[in-house]
Amino acid sequence: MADLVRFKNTVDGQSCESVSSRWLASVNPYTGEAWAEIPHCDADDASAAIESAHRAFTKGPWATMTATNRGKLLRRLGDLIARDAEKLAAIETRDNGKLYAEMHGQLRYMPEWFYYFGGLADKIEGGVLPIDKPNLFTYTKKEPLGVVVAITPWNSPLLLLTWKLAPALAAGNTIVIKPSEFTSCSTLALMELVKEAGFPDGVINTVTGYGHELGSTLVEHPMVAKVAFTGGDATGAAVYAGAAKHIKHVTLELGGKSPNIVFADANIDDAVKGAISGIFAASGQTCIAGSRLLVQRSVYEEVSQKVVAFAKSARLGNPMEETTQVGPVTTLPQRKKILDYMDVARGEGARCLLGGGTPDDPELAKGWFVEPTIFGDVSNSMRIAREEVFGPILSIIPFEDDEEAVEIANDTIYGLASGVWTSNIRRAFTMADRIRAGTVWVNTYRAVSFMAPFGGYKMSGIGRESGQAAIDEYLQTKSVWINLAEGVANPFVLR
Ligand code: TXE
Repeated sequence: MADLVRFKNTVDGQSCESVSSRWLASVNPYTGEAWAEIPHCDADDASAAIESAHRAFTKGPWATMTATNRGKLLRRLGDLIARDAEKLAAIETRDNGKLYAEMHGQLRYMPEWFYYFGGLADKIEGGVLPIDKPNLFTYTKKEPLGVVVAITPWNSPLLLLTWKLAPALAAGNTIVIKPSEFTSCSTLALMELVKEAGFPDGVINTVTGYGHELGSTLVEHPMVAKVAFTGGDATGAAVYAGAAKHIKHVTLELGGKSPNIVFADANIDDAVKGAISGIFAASGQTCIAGSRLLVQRSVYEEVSQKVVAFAKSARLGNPMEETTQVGPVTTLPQRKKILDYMDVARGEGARCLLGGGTPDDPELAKGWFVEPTIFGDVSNSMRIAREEVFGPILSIIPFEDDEEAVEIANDTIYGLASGVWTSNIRRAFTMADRIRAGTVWVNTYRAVSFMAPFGGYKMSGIGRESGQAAIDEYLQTKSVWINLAEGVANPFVLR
């Protein structure tokens, strides 16, 4: 273990190990070998980090800093991330096995969130109210919540953190971050940039360790005002319940079972590429995966054949290499879950059109690879169409007409994203109205921006990230009443 890279946490501005001095290994999914270590934190570390964030919120330079200066710090952090994008992307790929091209693209884009929310920091305005009572001057203020706990998953560690960090800081909160135990290294590396940018001690803290022992302690700590979480729906429900004990604010982003709908009038070749990017990019490990491909019956065979042919040509390999198109999956439990779902699908009668297991290429033997897999003749009642797999498995489901497409698309407990492929403008708008999901893409897929609110309907979550709406998730409104008259009216009745 001597040559493993050690990443440390930051609490109160100091780089630190865990109180217990224990470490957890971080494993490279391409080699199957540990390459780094992170502190194994528990409740003692959680308390220290939260107390540090609480101190920074109530006392010291952050508590009195102008919003304009907060914004400048955010923008400086954005510049430093832009400078170190390659280094951070390489750490992410080593930790989660996703393509370097994908992680580098995310890292290069990430500064925009810090610039956007840095710009918003000093545009948080209250209002003077035209109040219906005489002699009262009444206004509203928007104030930060306090200590925010950000719990992030392994699929896009820094991007999904940024979606929380940038608006939370712009609003004036302080933060404790718990990254996934599988992919903590890039978050800990980011903390060097936080220091360099000049954030006061205690404003941003990290603790690393297991969700069930550390994450739940953070969520239930009474000094925490808000929990911002991205992860699975079962964990999200536990986080929601834990946060309820002290009536905390929550944002939950919980994945989905997104329909990607191809109408016969679509440009079929574009739709095929959209289907591929919806499910095989990032080996299907994205919350917005278009895992249900709904295809109008008259083009069902053509689309199925083209999607299979395209997916068949995908190059599996070392995620650091430019020519690789599909990398390994991030964790061993996730690989097992994906392979189990393949058995479930076969057991339910879905027809396997491609893949269906692990690749037999000896070059890939050490990595946690799964073949790009496609099932045809899937019915929307099958588990493969109802449950989030979070892997490279596509289910193709036929439909007859618009009515049936809407019915199948909405027949899910989730509602995060959706795609519609059509050349009919009326159909595009109508489908966008009728699909119950937080995002609808028409003739494109997997587009996100710092400017566009993102989040789920139904069990895909609560709250929105990105866009102006996101900053409100980290603010609360205060009404202030100033009596301009002398004396106090009848104290026994409502004023
Ligand atoms: O996620 P978890 P897992 C889905 C996907 C995947 C499944 C399970 O379907 O197969 O979830 O993945 C922390 N209190 N998504 O188990 O458990 C944990 O340490 C507080 C969708 O890896 O949700 C990590 O930091 N925190 C998704 C974070 O929660 C807890 C991304 C996410 O882990 C906790 C990832 C607890 N009790 C998985 N238990 C998306 N929406 O993009 C765990 N954690």
